[in-house]
This record gives sequence, structure tokens and C-alpha cells, in this order.
Amino acid sequence: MTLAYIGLGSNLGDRERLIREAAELIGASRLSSIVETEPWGYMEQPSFLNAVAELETALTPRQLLDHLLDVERRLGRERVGHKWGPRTIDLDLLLYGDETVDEPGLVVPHPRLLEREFALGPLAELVPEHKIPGSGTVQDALAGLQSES
Ligand code: GSY
Repeated sequence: MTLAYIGLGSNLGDRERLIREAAELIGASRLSSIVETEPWGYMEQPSFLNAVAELETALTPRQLLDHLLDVERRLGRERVGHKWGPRTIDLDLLLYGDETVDEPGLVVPHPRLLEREFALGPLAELVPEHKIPGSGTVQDALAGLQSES
């Protein structure tokens, strides 16, 4: 079994319900606080609710990604329009134990984790001392990002 960390984001519909339902459907054992965040990347869209879920899984990273995509579809996610536009639910595989993966369509740790306070903040609430492969701890990554802004 491996501990994996999933970033959850929603900026369409009943955002909190969608995040809580997604956490249940992916089998989360812990869910961070849910925080309101300004859009990142593409600004012309509503604000997000974000959280991070911890789950213990026997799935491989690829199987877990497929499961996350399936849950996104079940919660009404449609991949149309702007790549970084509004979405009912977004599930990002942030960390999979201390493993790294670099395959077509699947990179772990998540390739933009170190740039995203909306993911690092809730992750730091759950596992501040967790080492990010190829980097430092989660809390150090968050402090580094906050010192830049
Ligand atoms: O991949 C995450 C989707 N997303 C978000 C998000 O979850 N939160 C915030 N604040 N901005 C975002 N931009 C994108 S894309």
C-alpha cells in the first residue's frame, strides 16, 4: 500500500459538495481544510475551492490516475474550452509515496506542484515534513514560494 496525495479543485457548481463527494469517491482517509483561492494561470474565471486528500492505495500510479479521471467524469467534468478554464472538479495526482514517474500523460510529483500555493498550502497542513522527490520538504517548498511573492 502507498500513501498518495491528491489535489482537489472546483470553481463551478456547488464547489464544496463536489470536493467532499470527490474525496469520498476516491476513498480519501484524510481531507485538508477547504480553502478559497484566486484563479492561477488563467485569471478570467471564478475563484476556486481547493483541498488536498490523503489516500492509502494499492493501485499503481497509472491505475490511480485512471480512477481520478473516472471520478472527474462522474462529477460532471467536461474537458472542453480553455485548458485552464472553469471546471466542476479537478483531481491532480500530486505525490505517490516517495516515487517519481515520468511517462506520457503522467508525471509525479505533479509538474506544477512547486509553483502552486493552492496545492502546497493544504498539503502542508496534512504532511509538512513529507519530502517531495527532487526537492525539499513540503513546508520548505511552501515557504520558498511565499518568500517569492
Ligand atoms: O489543476 C488545478 C486547476 N486550477 C486551479 C485550482 O485548482 N485553483 C486555483 N486557485 N487556480 C487554478 N487554476 C487551475 S488550472
